[in-house]
Amino acid sequence: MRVLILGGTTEASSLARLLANDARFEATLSLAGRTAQPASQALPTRIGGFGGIDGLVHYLKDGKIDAVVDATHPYADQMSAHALAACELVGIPLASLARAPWTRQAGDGWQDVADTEAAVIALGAVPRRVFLAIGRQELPLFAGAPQHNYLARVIDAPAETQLPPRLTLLQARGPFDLAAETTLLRDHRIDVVVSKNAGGNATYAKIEAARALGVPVVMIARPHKPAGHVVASPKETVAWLDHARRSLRGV
Ligand code: 3Y8
Ligand code: NAP
Repeated sequence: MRVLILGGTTEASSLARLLANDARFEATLSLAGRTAQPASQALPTRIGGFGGIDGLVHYLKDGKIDAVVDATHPYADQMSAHALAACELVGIPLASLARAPWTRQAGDGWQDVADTEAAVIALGAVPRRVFLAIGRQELPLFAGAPQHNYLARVIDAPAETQLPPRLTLLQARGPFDLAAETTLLRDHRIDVVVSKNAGGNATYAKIEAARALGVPVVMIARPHKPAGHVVASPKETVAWLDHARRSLRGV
């Protein structure tokens, strides 16, 4: 049974390891090509966009794909919308690996905002020392609030020119741990963190460190992420795939 995994997350990588030695499935992992040196994966990997919904439909038909697993990040909402549309058009099943959001704990100083534009405004007028832990793609938005001192964590250095004037780039790839995150916030005298509600453990340490240090967090709400059949873990995904395989074979 031929399977396409839309990846780019911890869950996608662990699902890839589960399927790599499973003779029932011939799986391919797909990345968008957002990073210059993506980590090697346990499955054959294709890199780059498909070219919209039509491009994905052609890929699924040409590749005779029998099922798709959307294991993309909670903020990768466009990929999920395209996957749902394309699988319906082609008539193949779609499983969506959903990751539960973080919930506010006692002591969390979160300010919830709708999107990154609202996060810029939420920082306020008075200059602050801001830790931007939201990657590279939306950094240019913070040029609209040049009064702050920014520490931005990215994977690859941004090429964009219109970046905020007082910006220090930290190139690092998750997952991150509590001790290092606490040291980072202290050493840079961070007084506010901007974060996505990614969920999972890979980047939760910054939230725990902020809580321990009494540093507020501007938390960007998740976008609506379309889904097919929702599964909660890589293991559950394999069970779903086996069920799809059986119905494909009429057993
Ligand atoms: C290209 C693949 C694995 C997957 C690892 C997860 C965990 C570590 C934590 C912070 C937050 C952030 C960012 C982050 C994390 C995992 C996971 C995750 C957050 C890689 C990867 C790709 C990407 C794309 C990248 C984005 C950026 C977002 C950095 C590989 C490493 C901020 C999301 O520099 C850039 O352009 C980065 C772009 C999209 C968000 C953005 O808007 O900038 N992820 N991240 C995937 C592709 O091409 O399809 O390079 O190996 C994967 C991982 N990043 O295999 O173990 O599962 O979430 N990724 C966020 O959560 O806020 C860092 O710094 O605290
Ligand atoms: P997005 O906004 O939902 O998608 C934008 C376009 O990128 C899609 O329409 C598609 O291009 C392409 N694309 C996205 N994911 C792809 C994949 N896995 N394989 C092939 N093409 C893909 O996506 P994004 O938020 O930029 O995320 C890009 C990648 O980074 C995804 O793999 C995601 O899991 C990973 N990631 C994102 C975040 C984040 O904060 N957004 C965090 C961690 C990891 P076409 O229209 O040309 O097909």
